[in-house]
Amino acid sequence: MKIIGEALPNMPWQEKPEGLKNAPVWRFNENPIIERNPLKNVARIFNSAVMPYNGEFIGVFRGEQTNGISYIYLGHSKDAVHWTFNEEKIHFVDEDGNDFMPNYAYDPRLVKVEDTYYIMWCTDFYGAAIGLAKTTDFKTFVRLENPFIPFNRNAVLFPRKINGNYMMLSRPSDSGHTPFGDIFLSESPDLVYWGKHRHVMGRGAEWWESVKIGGGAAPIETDEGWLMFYHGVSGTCNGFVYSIGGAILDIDNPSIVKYRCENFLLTPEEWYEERGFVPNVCFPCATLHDADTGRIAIYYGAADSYVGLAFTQLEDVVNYIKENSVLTTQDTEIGRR
Ligand code: BMA
Repeated sequence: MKIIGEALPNMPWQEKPEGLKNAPVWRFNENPIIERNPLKNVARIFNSAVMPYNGEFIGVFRGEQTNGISYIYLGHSKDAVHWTFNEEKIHFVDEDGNDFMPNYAYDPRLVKVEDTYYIMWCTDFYGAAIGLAKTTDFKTFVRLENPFIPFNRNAVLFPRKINGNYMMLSRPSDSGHTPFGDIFLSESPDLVYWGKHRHVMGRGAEWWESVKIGGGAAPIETDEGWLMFYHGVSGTCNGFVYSIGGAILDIDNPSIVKYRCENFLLTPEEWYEERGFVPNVCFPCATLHDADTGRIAIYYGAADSYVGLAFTQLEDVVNYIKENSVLTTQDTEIGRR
């Protein structure tokens, strides 16, 4: 079994602790990696995405300001654990170079396709919708057209074109806290015009993903298919609980789910996941992975207050997903009606 991609020997890594033999994913023992009040006028950083860059690491971070409005901040790190942030929020311009700041920006994902880095986030386009921008140098960030009409959240691009087109997962929603939601796939030849919309996965029968699901980290290309870490939400008498789930999508036609794990991979258990601005949230937004060893590090927001790091091994997690896979009839269809 292998990851199709580059080696990343300097990614963070910790072996699975003794006593956790059956757990498919385990936490970094120095979590949370980003504490509260990390920046002037920013109360919390969470739900953020990182990437390798020039032998080190770079990331786009959701910073909730002390006035309550979220924006995206750029961060740099030598080890992908200890981060320094630019004090100024990422400055977006339009394609003519004019200022084009969103009213707010949250839950950014960062994906490299060919030689360009793309940021997707939840933006205000007459309500919650998807914002999209590109950069090649992390100095100039050019916003592209918003891909979808409102309301929509949790967009994440695939890291390469498939059958000649860009592919993006998203989760159509409402303007509020959305008590429903499935993952859809859309494609585009140019990142401007989006179509061929397909249903990928619906919420599951299991309690932990029975309310809604949403794309998380950019899918990882493997010889088993696209390995997707997503979030699944359950409703309790005290509010939503966000857990991390795993599925494997068909490599050439990713609207088809090959395997889908009926168990969560990670659910709020630690103090920094159970206690915070919004309790009981594990919200994955990115992975780092090493094709040579199959090591995977998952970056997730914890309790809308912190960033946590968890680890898994390709073979362990894929076998776990396959062994515990329960598909619905919708998962195996092409998703077109
Ligand atoms: C979702 C998003 C996430 C957040 C989660 C839990 O709707 O807004 O940013 O982590 O709720 O509050």
